[in-house]
Amino acid sequence: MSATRQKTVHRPATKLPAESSRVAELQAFSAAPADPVAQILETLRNGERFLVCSHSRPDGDAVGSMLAMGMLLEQMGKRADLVSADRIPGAYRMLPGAESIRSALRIHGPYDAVVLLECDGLARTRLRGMEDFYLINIDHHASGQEYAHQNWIDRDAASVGELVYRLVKAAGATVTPEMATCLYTTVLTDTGGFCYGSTKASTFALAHDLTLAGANPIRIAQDVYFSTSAAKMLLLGAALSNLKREGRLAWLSVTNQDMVRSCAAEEDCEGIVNYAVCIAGVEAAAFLRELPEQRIRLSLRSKGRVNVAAIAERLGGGGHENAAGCTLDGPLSSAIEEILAELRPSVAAFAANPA
Ligand SMILES: [Mn+2]
Repeated sequence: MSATRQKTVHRPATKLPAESSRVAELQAFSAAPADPVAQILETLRNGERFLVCSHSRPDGDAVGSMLAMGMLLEQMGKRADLVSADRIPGAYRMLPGAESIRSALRIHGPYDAVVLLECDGLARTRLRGMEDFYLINIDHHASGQEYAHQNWIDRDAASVGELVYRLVKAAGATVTPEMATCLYTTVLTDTGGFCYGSTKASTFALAHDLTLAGANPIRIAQDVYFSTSAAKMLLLGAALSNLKREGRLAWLSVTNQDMVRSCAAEEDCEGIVNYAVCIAGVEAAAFLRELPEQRIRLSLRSKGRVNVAAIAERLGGGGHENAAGCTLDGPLSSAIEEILAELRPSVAAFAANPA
């Protein structure tokens, strides 16, 4: 795929003339696809002020890669505003610099470019007002799209943080202990603690480099995995009491009432689906959470042999082959039937022809 192709999208005349001519030069005189890392660095070097954002309901990769990107820009002498539509989950609020991420629903310039980390489109950020800016898209999702002016999508990367790390190295910047902590968190959380399909030898090499650079694997694991709120445990209890199993499929759900009774926040739903997929003999699992206004938030997981990203994409969402999600229409009972109708044939196909 041509992750490096520049789209001919309107860009404001005030933006980055030097970078523009450089890219035109690359396109005109080079038959080989230009290096996306070099192109993105060129844009960063030529600008002064950047916005860095990621998807709504940010996870460890979103928060860690935003923070590391901000640190890189700072080292380059640039100004970076970090913005998120939703608040940062408690597990990631202790990351260095996390307090600098501003909460907003609309962005205001001027910015020389907006860096979008792991978003397959502008809508994923839930931030308004980005259409007029020069956009840089860095992603590693199976559902990644080339919607921006510069697109770097590497589906083999364990986290977007891994891609930010490559940018940092290519820029000749220093991986500080703070940056290493943020980047290690992206790798740890996006691989599910080095368990998911994206985990390979290079993932451990990256974790090794980041540990040498000052990330503390024990402290980070404590912060991420051993700091569960009491509200989340109560919510998990409610979800597990609704656990259903049908052959290689399992699903669980929480209602709005469960959320209120547990004093749970949105972020407390994170990871509950894993308790269904971890059952022996289960290949794919779903977690459904009732939202206000008859909408249902769906999280899908598989052990890697059922492609849940393809299912989520058919339903208007996206993600990775073994971790994906989308939003469905309610009520809960019909959303459950809708997702079971999608999952049953995929699981049956795997059962008929196990890899
Ligand atoms: Mn990610």
